[in-house]
Amino acid sequence: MNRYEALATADPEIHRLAQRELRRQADGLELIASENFVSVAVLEAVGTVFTNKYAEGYPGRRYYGGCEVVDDVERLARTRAQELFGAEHVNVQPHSGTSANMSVYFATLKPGDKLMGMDLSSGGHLTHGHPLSYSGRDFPVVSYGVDRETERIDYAEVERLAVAEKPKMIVCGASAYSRQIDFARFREIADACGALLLADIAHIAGLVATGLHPSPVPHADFVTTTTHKTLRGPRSGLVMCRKEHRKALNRSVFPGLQGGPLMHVIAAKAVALKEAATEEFKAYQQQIVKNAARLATTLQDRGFRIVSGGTDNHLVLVDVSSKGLTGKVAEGALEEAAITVNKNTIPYDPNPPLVASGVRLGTPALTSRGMDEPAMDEVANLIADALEKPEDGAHLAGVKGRVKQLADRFPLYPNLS
Ligand code: DSN
Repeated sequence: MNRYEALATADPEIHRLAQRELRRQADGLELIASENFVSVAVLEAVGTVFTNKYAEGYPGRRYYGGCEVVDDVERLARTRAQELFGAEHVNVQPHSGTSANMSVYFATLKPGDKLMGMDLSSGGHLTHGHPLSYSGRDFPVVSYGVDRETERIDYAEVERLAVAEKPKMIVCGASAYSRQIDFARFREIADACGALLLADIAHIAGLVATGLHPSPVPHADFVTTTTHKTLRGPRSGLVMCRKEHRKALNRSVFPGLQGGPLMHVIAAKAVALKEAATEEFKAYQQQIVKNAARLATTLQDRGFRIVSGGTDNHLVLVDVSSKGLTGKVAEGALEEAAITVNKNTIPYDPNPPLVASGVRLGTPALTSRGMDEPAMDEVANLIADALEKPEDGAHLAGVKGRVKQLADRFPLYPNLS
């Protein structure tokens, strides 16, 4: 594979930054639950000549000539997603998870229609009705959270709220919720109040694709996802829906919200969707889940409280207040040791989001490097060691050295470096 020779000549500054970023990714431990390392094939697809092509419209009905090749690309991506998830219809054009969600709302809701979603501080997402997002600005919102004791969704409480508030749409799915989501139960709740159901599976799409998490497709009117988290594709999104919503959804994406689709990214999505249909990918997803469970257990052994007591998926929410820390301090200390995480609120957090009482960890990226459960023990111990003296630069430098040794045993993109 080339090493960006043309880029090095044309723009040494950007080339240097790309090299620096590659080193950062390779030398550290990437534990941000929403990030991953794509395959080299996906990386190559994003760099293809499809970036040169305008293709407003849909295959066979474009507003530009010369679309016969990209039509085939988009059809392939669509068919692969349909087959992988068993969906009746798929739109692969949304640029991101946020625009995927927006396209569903704009296809189905009018300003003033009520939206119900999980609140951000309980593990929901900005686009599920947060007041600072378009979703909370254009629609009145009713939020549900998690039970204070179990730190899990209380479905009876969600149903009570839904029946009382009668939202037009219920959103299920989360960004920082480590337990299985009962999509069938959400369908019952939506039916009990006459709401449409949107399942946002951005975080767990890879698990759903491989049967490691129950699928929402049989239950939800719409399913949205990003493609770059557990699904391990390029940074982007897609929407699935029942066939009766096909027209409204397609119109909402284009011309409603977007212009030309990013055909190079759609090509890379097609590659990722093909990879996701393999047995190798299923084994990879199984390892992601095993790794998260092991990370949680070893951190518990080191005295950390894990929100909800463990994990069913790829992420672990750690209550660092159990060690007298804030999420902000923990994130900063770990970053100094080249362990990348994000601070995260925990349910009923007394701290504001920019301080937070937790950190969110995820195993997709480290599992892509080939790490297994024994490696997770090392990762957990490195985290725990770093957080023993979060203000001590020399101590953190020592941990960083051990992080590099571990990272070197699981090389990332060796042909690029
Ligand atoms: N930023 C994503 C995450 O970290 O979960 C959600 O948009």
